[in-house]
Amino acid sequence: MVSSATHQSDTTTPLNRQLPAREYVYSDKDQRVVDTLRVLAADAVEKVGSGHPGTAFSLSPVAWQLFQNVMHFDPTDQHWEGRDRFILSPGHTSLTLYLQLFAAGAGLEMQDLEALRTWGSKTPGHPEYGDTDHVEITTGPLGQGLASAVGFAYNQRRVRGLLDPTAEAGSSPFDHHVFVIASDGDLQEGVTSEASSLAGTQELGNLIVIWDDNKISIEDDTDIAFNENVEQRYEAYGWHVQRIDWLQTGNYVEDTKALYEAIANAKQESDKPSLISLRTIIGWPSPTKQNTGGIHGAKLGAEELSGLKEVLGFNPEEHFVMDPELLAHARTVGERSATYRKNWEASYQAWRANNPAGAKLYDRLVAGELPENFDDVFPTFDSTEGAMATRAASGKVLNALADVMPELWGGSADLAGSNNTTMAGEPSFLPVDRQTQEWSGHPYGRTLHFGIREHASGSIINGINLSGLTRGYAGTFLIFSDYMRPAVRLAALMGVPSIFVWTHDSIGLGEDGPTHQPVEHLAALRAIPNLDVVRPADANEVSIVWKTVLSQRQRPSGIILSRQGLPIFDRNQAAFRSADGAARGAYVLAEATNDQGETTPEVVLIGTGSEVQLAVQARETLQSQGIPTRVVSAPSLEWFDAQDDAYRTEVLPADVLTVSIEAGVEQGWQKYTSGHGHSVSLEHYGASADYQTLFTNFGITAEALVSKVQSLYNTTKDRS
Ligand SMILES: Cc1ncc(C[n+]2csc(CCOP(=O)(O)OP(=O)(O)O)c2C)c(N)n1
Ligand SMILES: [Mg+2]
Repeated sequence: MVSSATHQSDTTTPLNRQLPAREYVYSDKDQRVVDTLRVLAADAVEKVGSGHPGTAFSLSPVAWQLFQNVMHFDPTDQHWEGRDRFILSPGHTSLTLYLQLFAAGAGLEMQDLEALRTWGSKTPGHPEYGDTDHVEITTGPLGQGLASAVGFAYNQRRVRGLLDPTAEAGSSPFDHHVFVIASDGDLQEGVTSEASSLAGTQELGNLIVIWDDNKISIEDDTDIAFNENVEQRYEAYGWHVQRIDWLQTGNYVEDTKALYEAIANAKQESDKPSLISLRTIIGWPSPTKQNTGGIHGAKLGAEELSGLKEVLGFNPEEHFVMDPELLAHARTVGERSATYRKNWEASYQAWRANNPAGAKLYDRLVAGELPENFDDVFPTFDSTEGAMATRAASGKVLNALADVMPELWGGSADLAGSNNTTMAGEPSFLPVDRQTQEWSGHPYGRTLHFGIREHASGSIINGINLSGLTRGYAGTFLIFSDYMRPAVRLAALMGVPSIFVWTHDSIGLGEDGPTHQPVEHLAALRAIPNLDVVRPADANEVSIVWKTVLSQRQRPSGIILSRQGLPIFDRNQAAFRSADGAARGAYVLAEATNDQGETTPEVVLIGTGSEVQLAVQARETLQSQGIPTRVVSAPSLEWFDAQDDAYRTEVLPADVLTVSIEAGVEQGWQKYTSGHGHSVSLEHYGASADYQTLFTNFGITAEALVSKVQSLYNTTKDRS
């Protein structure tokens, strides 16, 4: 597993992570374990009555090689920083992973296999991040796993650059590989084309993908929809491509040695990501259902199950049985892992001793702590600075964070100048030979360029944030959050702290017209559970919301920013409050006043982003008409919902007429206003014109808000 040279100061050997964890082994016992796992897959699906047996049969020897011989993996510690990462992109074949974790003694036992796909089990239908130890990422929506794997590979390189940049390839405790099993569906989904293209551009030598080329999906033979030469496509992306055909001899021969050797070659290839295309037969050796769409996603049925067991030499009468000797054999992987883990620890301790500053940073990042002077770096903005687009303020915040938060990095899908996502002077994350006149590059650089690939940008950012130690963000226009939505949803489902920077947040972007003007997007994003949708109203709120977003690691956030300049509120004015309240999601920006000073509001106006200024103007008018009016700025309804009852009713008293204003659909606002129709909103698409005209013509104005309030106020008064 490692070279025989001895380390000067101790008896361990230097790390060589360019080699597999172990020499190739595939004994008769190994074969018997692999066959037992196939039978257990069939038993598990049969018992629950649903699931995906076929691919778990055919991938059993593939996953066995990875877990037993190839990967540096510690069954006792899913958080070990030195581990290789494994991503099962076709989540439907979750058994492929569960069976290896069971075999290795990595937290799953026979009863967990028996509980497949049932309430509260550690073996849900698709691998769920957080439900099962050693599951690095939730997979199921095809394509996401492979696309996010590219982010995992990005992150490995960035972390190495932060902590151990000069170590020789493979010798650093922060060197590891990202292994992926991908299926036909994964390679059909567009997001993997986007991400794979980027992986080629980035020359990610730490990424190894095994494509299960079984030519079968649910509708059976993939010829009906999948005919390009995938190997050539990946070569064109700049990948190192190897082909293994287990049908080469005319018979089906599971040549695991050829597979192992291909993986070993891929590990040696440090300048390119690797694709190993592996021709398999789905469901092999099921007697009548192998090589059919029928074995992809349904139980075998009693007869076929018996047939499978007979073919493999198992007793058809027995279910969920594994010879204890075989299980003990499989679990010897624990001893091997202890050996290479010890070796890694020695290398890691040597690194710590030589890099006290790096060790301090590492400890902070592992603990998930913020830097010491974090609170001090956020800029404040003076109202005399005039109008400032919130996207511009966001750019200033990012630049202020650059030095203190080296773990923060990100970029844009070709809209960096518009999204203000670049930290000035930070090199691009790029092989040096790909740098351009505009962008200086370094493999350990910080500025990400996704090209026009919003979907992959979301998946990659998820991979970065899951992989550990760093925090990644990705920018585009809010309208194109639609193109990222599958990744955003998964981030929310997993509780991954990805940050999405979405600028050009409404009709306020103006002349580009309705194709570029979000109308339903805020409501649609707010509909995603566990996603924080954050739309600050002025530059000072931008500072506060970035601070709040970076202070938690439990959820993704979308920071939604204006293209157009917005006034910076003068918070020294009487009855105005500090922007600190933005951290609570909604707060009183301007209290109701009368001649005596602050008073109890008779009307509350609540808004977000660029519309808060309209509420502030409307308040002036209403108050001049004798209606004491409070303005609540609500950058994040999710954060507000998380406040206690007392705070929420203090900000939005139940018995006070409450009207919202937002340049988007009303949907969702009824929860905060006095009811349906108590909103100034936009229920149709925008148009191409300057933004002032659009706001005026579509009635998103202070005047519209005033007249809505007047009519509602009078009705309420009449009734009382
Ligand atoms: C984005 C997405 N679309 C559709 C599905 C539903 N689905 C699950 S598996 C599958 C077919 C998978 O075929 P393949 O990837 O070849 O896997 P195999 O049958 O070879 O295991 C489909 C369409 C899904 N999980 N994700
Ligand atoms: Mg397939």
